[in-house]
Amino acid sequence: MTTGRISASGRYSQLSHWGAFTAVVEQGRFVRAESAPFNPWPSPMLRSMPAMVNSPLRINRPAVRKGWLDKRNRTRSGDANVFVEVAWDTALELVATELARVRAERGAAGMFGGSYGWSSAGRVHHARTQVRRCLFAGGGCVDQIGNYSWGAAQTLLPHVIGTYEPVTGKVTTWPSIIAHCQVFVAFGGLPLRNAQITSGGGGEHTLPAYLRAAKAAGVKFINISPNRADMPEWLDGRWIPIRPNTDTALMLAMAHELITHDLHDVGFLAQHCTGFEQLKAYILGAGVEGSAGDVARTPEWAAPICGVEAATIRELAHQLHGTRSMLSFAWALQRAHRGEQPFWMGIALAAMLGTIGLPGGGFSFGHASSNAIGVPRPPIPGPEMSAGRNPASAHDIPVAHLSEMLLRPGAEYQFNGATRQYPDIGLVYWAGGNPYHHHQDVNQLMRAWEKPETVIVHDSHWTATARRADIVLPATTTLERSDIGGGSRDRFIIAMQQAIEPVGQARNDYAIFGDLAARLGYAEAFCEKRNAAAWIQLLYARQREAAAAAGITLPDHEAWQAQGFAELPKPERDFVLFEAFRANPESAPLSTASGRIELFSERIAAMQYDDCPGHPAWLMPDECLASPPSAWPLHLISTQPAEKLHSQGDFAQPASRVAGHTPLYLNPVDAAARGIRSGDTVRIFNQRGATLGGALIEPGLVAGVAAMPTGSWLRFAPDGTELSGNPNMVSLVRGTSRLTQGCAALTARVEVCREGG
Ligand SMILES: Nc1nc2c(c(=O)[nH]1)N[C@H]1C(S)=C(S)[C@@H](COP(=O)(O)OP(=O)(O)OC[C@H]3O[C@@H](n4cnc5c(=O)[nH]c(N)nc54)[C@H](O)[C@@H]3O)O[C@H]1N2
Ligand SMILES: Nc1nc2c(c(=O)[nH]1)N[C@H]1C(S)=C(S)[C@@H](COP(=O)(O)OP(=O)(O)OC[C@H]3O[C@@H](n4cnc5c(=O)[nH]c(N)nc54)[C@H](O)[C@@H]3O)O[C@H]1N2
Ligand SMILES: [Mo]
Repeated sequence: MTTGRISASGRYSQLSHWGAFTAVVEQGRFVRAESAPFNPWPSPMLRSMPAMVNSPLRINRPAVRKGWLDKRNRTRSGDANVFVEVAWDTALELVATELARVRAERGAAGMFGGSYGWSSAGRVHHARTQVRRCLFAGGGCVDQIGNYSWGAAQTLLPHVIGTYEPVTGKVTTWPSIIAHCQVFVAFGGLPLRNAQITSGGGGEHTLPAYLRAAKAAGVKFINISPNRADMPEWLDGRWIPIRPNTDTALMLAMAHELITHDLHDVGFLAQHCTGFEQLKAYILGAGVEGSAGDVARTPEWAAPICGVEAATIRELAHQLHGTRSMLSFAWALQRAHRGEQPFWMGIALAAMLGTIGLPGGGFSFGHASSNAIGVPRPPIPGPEMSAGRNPASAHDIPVAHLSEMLLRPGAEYQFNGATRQYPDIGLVYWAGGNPYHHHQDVNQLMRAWEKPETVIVHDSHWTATARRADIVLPATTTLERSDIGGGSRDRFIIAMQQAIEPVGQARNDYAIFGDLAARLGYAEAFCEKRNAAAWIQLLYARQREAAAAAGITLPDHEAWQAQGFAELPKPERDFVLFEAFRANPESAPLSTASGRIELFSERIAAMQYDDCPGHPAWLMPDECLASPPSAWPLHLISTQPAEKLHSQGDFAQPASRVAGHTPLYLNPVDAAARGIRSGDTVRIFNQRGATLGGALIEPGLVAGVAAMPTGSWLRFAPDGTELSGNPNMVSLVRGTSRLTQGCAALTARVEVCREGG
């Protein structure tokens, strides 16, 4: 399928989630990604892009699993892994027929199209948007609510502060911190590796520059994390090692110290918050009705839970009193069992310190969880194509309930005060995500995956998910199509230009869904009479309109295309979260039930969830180092991989392996106790599964903690052991609580031993 538009050699403006770049093409082949000149800190991830795009692991033609094609058989025995390549026409007919059949037999509630995943930074060809748009326009499907990144926060924060916008990155901006903050407390640290990524792509990467400026301005940094390496050494931060999932206990004890020394900001708590009295009673151990127990949450109480000495907890409380502090919470803290509590208690602690709404002070989320958090930008939305409205949204599931939904159709569960029911799924449609990387407890997922009658996957590469589908359609990568790219927190809107011909018979997701919608008789509802180029035109026109409304002139379409990007200016004024609310809580109330910050929420209390009571509380996570000893003595945390985005291009990163496996970081004491040395192949296992890792000894890791990056492609030994090193072989499927049902991937106890030794 030659379009005839692509010349043999050239340079094209392009964008990935890890940065804007120029695609250099020689003789029709993509050979190099050169970072955009305006980016001060380009991501090394750009280097592996040609290996990703030109990989032998690309899906070249539509393929159908033989067992399904011959007998509609979904069991994975015999010929289960044999795929038959078919013509596009045949494949599209099979997909359209299946969509029509399942819709007729089961209705919208029988089709799962949630399709969670990152796919493209280009917004028109964003696969997840398109699959949902197509299934919504055809009558609806089961979608996923929230995300893996900050699902617990997304549902909790509206109850507490009236909005979840701050967790999307709209927090007090760096210039305000640099000018006014004295102490920056980073729960989960500020790992630079994570700041390479922005959803929708990053024109500029700015975190190191802001951190250096803050340090030069005299801001003191504190890294509260199980890993010293979570803060760059050159920041000269103080490391307070903490056991994973126990930050709430630490903060409750700091609050106890403040209250008992009359150091809490009584005025702010009275004027801007509700429920301090209930929280205070809980902290002091007065045992109010509906609160969990009557233990005083003293530093001595917290120390054995979180592993931080009582004296250190006291010192920290006194250090923060009376100073301008920013408490920043990595998203990781809430991606754990009972993950609501550290975010809620963090807000409560900032309220007690009285810094919320002051320049450079208060609380924030994930200042390094992604690029562009707290970066000054005019308040206009990023380019976004709408998926439309889902007529079947009553059946949607919380994002991380994938396996439970498939395994327990009809079962009831709680979510944010409502009783919901899992639908009975006959067909799964996934475009632009890799659940066989991202979902917890892969062995459970494999059992769940047998349930639906048909699984359809679009991907550019033969991922573990594609290999477990029945019908596989090859998608182009961003290099093979034009698009508009940009994120809601980034200042650059990129004109993405097709650089190479589609690889093999790959097609654009938008074109595939357009064809399917036509076969199913609703092309107009899906396409709205626009081809991809017309959508790009429209989305850019909307950006120009939004910018104009904010007094900003963006170049016209032709100039944007010619330049390859448009740039939004930095606003002159700093953004300070809740500044207006602080100045006048009566005239600028929050959108909570009370209009104030809710340290006790009547609404949450009324739900009567003992796993998320009406105020922040210490609730023991199911598997952490503070829970009773078990056969699984170590706490495994997963981290984002430094060299790639999730599982994308894992095959192009051999240098990141240790002994051929994903690294498994261990404290020297834990390693020695198991006879493990750096470079050894180790087995990580528990009741849920087993995976291999390559040991690296890390003195800056808290004893009892093991850490492994996510994202490796699955590879199985006959006994079911995963050979590449993927933490989701042993991670836990459990909603964070009945309130938010977020993903709890960072809660898991395991044992580790030397493999073959
Ligand atoms: N244990 C553990 N698990 C986790 C996490 C954790 O911290 N610990 N983190 C979670 C989080 S926060 C996230 S966001 C998820 C990420 O999970 P995912 O978003 O599912 O991971 P990716 O590897 O980015 O998957 C994107 C897929 O889209 C494909 N793709 C790229 N471009 C296109 C395209 O144009 N069209 C199509 N059809 N496909 C395309 C890629 O090849 C890839 O397979 O993982 C979650 N899983
Ligand atoms: N290079 C790279 N960057 C990425 C991504 C990627 O795939 N690769 N993915 C992006 C995505 S989708 C997301 S959602 C974000 C995720 O951003 P985060 O959730 O912030 O990232 P993580 O690496 O999971 O965790 C950050 C650090 O928190 C620490 N930590 C873990 N548990 C605890 C705890 O209980 N308490 C404390 N105090 N610290 C803890 C860990 O040591 C870890 O290094 O990253 C984004 N950035
Ligand atoms: Mo994420």
